[in-house]
Amino acid sequence: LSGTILYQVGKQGNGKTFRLANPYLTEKETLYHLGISTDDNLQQRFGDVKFVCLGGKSKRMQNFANLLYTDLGCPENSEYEDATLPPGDRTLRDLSGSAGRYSMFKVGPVLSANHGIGPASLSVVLHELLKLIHFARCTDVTFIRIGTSGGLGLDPGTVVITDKAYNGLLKPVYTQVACGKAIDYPTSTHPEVRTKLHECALSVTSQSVIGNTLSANDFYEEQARLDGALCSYSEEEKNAFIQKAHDIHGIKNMEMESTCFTAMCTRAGVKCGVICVALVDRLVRDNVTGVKGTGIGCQLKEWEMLPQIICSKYIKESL
Ligand code: R2B
Ligand code: URA
Repeated sequence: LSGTILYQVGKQGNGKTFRLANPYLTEKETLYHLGISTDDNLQQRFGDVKFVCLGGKSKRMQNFANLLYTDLGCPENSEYEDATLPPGDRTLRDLSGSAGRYSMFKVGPVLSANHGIGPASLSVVLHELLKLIHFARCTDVTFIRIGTSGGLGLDPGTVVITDKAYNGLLKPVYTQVACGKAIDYPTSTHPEVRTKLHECALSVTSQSVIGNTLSANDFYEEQARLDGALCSYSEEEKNAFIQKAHDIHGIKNMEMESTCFTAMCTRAGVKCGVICVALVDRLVRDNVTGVKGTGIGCQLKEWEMLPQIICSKYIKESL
């Protein structure tokens, strides 16, 4: 699977209008999975967007949008279900609900959308979100993934800010197959974004680290779990792999999207950061259970809130 390293890194920022380099893009496009098209006043509705936040679940991203709405003081430039209602009675509209694949909310200068599980689902929505900010002629946009993960040698509830993302072969690249060829793209987060995310994280919890992230194509075998339906390795092989990832490559957590996310953002020329909470210590167990005796569902929900609270703080401080 080792492709040629061959890539172009987009350069944007400093107030310049965001432009995608794809010469085949036309003026009229349908963002099919977002349920939006270039006929929908994109520049007027989305031209002020500065942050695009993504996470796996649609409910979580709706919750994050509501949290932001409060934290940013109910910004008027949000998209509502019914904008004619008094401000206190308004609810945020799911702008992509009609397409049935993803949810997307606009709160002030922030888009909050879900990406589903894994690079296949993420890449589809990321292509369309990048096209959306291109057609809306946005400036200086940062993309942030807020997610969950399995930690390596970390207490559950610890927040991990990604430095570099590694694939399942322990290489810091995302391999994109196109026209029968494999191309490896780099997978770093933006240094300023990760440093500032970490500062915000430390102001919310003492349990936060910056480290590398293993981004696998599945939850079970590629993350070396023994509890999938199928398993092709021994417990010793599993332990050796996880220990090697941790000791040699500085991997602090495992999830499923950060290689694709960082590689696509870097190619397009937008700053990006990844902040994930660890739900389980993979040096101890495979199963995501919460800590016994404290109400599993509640505790997982509490941990899932941490990246949202930290990201909201980051955005508020950046505006
Ligand atoms: C973390 O959690 C999901 C799998 O449960 C996946 O989207 C990820 O990266
Ligand atoms: N998400 C993952 O991909 N892995 C975990 O261990 C937990 C959440």
